[in-house]
Amino acid sequence: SQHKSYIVGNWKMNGYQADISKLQAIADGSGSDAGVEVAICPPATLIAAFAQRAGGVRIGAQDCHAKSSGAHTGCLSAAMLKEAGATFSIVGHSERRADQGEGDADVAAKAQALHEAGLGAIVCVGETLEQRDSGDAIAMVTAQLAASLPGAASADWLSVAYEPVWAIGTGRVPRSEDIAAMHAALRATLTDRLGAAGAGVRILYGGSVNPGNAAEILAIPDVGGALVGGASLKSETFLPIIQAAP
Ligand code: G2H
Repeated sequence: SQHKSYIVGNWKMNGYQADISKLQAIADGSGSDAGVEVAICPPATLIAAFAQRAGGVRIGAQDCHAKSSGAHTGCLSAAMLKEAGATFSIVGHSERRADQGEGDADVAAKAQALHEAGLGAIVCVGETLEQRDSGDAIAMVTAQLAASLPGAASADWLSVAYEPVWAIGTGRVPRSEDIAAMHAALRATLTDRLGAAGAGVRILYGGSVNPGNAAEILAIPDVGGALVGGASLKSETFLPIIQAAP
């Protein structure tokens, strides 16, 4: 792809003000790596503080509401996240699909709301172990992506993350040929849905990426980067992943 590799840390429900030193170590350690774009998605409570000290690291959110304002207790709009300093958000992470019951249409609406506020979106998709074992993973995940995409999108603001649910936080990773087959199928879905614009959209892999497997995963055709959970929480494990990017 014509884009730089994109390595995104998803801190999930981890992190306090004291962890700004970790962000700074990541910013310092990755600053010279011109071929890689690096981002961190801290909990929303830390977006503003992190954005002020991010250096070259992009700061993103982990979720946003589809509406721009109103009676939605506990929720944050795209414009609020933008004002805090986020430049994009993850949407449709499998943990939110499972824990908060988000469906594909919700995810598409969230991505659209981000775009309308001038932010980027990383739309997450992925199959469960049951779906993988049934042999239907590619059909299921491509359908999930098609239904989770807003009507029009471009590589300027949209990325996709393929995260097999059974690989998240488990230390298990699909075979490289299975990642390659899924990414090729997702690429076809993107060009089908978005036309020529779909060709440039980055497709990240997520699920138990670590310093030991990052180089192999990032070398797979059509893997444009990684969405990294546990290993993004410390510079000692996140920086080697950034350095492994081609
Ligand atoms: C998948 C990933 C980051 P981990 O959820 O989004 O987490 O790398 O801990 O498997």
